[in-house]
Amino acid sequence: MERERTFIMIKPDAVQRGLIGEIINRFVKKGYKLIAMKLMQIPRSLAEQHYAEHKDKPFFESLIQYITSAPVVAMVWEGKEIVATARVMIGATDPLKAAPGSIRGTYGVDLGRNVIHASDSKESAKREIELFFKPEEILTYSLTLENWLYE
Ligand code: D4T
Repeated sequence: MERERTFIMIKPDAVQRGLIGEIINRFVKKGYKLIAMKLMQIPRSLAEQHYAEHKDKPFFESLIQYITSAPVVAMVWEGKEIVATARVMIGATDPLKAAPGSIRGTYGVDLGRNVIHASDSKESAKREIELFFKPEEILTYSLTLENWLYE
């Protein structure tokens, strides 16, 4: 059974707009398994680490302000080829360019309020999961319906 993991975060705008349930539902219905989750307000130091690759970009300060401005839902999800598939499910970074039906394509209009984050590679997923969760916060359990999700 495929055990790939990714880090997904429901951003402050989506939490404020009441989209937590709808977003989680999409990943559950797809067939992915939630293995860690916390509602948290990200401290500035963690936000800076998470977005370290953007620290010299002109939008860095506004990005940090936005992501630390209110609570987010940080999660780890598991399933077959989830890293690449979650990126397709969330859609392009700019919600106006995101495919209709994708999460950003459905729920967003502005690059600086783009609803959700998902790791962009297996290496990023590992780094981001370690940044947000202690090993003991990530659960191992089986779902009784796994035989109906995987051949
Ligand atoms: P995240 O990391 O938030 O899931 O977004 P992406 O992986 O899809 O896109 P990214 O790393 O290139 O951008 C991170 C974050 O910065 C915001 N942003 C980006 C912005 O405000 N202005 C910009 O010009 C760009 C490129 C949006 C997402």
